[in-house]
Amino acid sequence: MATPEIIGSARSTYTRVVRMACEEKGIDYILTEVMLGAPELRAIHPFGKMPVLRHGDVALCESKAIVTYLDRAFPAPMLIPSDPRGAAETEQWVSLVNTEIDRMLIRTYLFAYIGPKTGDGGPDRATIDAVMPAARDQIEMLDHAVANSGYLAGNCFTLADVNLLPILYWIRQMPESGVAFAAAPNLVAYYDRRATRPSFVRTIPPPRPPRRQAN
Ligand SMILES: N[C@@H](CCC(=O)N[C@@H](CS)C(=O)NCC(=O)O)C(=O)O
Repeated sequence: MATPEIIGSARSTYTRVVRMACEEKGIDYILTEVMLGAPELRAIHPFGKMPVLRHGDVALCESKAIVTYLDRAFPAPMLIPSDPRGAAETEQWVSLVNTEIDRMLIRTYLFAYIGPKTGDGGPDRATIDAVMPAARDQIEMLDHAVANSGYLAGNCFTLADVNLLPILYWIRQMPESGVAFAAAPNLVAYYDRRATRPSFVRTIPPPRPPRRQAN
């Protein structure tokens, strides 16, 4: 069988989700590192986002679709449970994280510190201050969500967890979200356990390259 090629970046949370899925399933894969908006992405993703996948004659975009494909195309362990309830709860959490939590905690809050639009002027304080009340609420909600079973969906490790962990990796490092995270005991315990998984450790993003000096 052809080796899956993940086209994206080791620093991208959504690329990391697909890489972690491969690691969990023991799939050999190639990561082709590209910049945001690269032609290799545009060739597959209509909006040029990463990651995209090439596998034989299959070309796919959107991390959830890519992982669903890999989960079914390759043998167990399965990241999406086969029972209707487990599958739906996994889907539910992937959707909540992708539509709400990623938008708030990564695209808005984190990017106010390190996003492509932050220049030499430093963090975007107005955005950070505006977003923090809702960001704190989201962190508290996640704390409740993992309190019972120690997993996001059901009683086992699924794609829902794979999809959340790369976000937690960033938000626990940042000043305001780090304080909110540290005050969420269930979420801290959840992260401390799940972050020891080889799939997580083997996909830790490399340090950020230094910004180029303006002349
Ligand atoms: N819904 C997409 C989102 C992918 C996404 O937003 N990727 C980010 C990098 S982590 C990206 O390509 N951003 C560039 C952009 O939005 O133009 C997925 O699940 O794959």
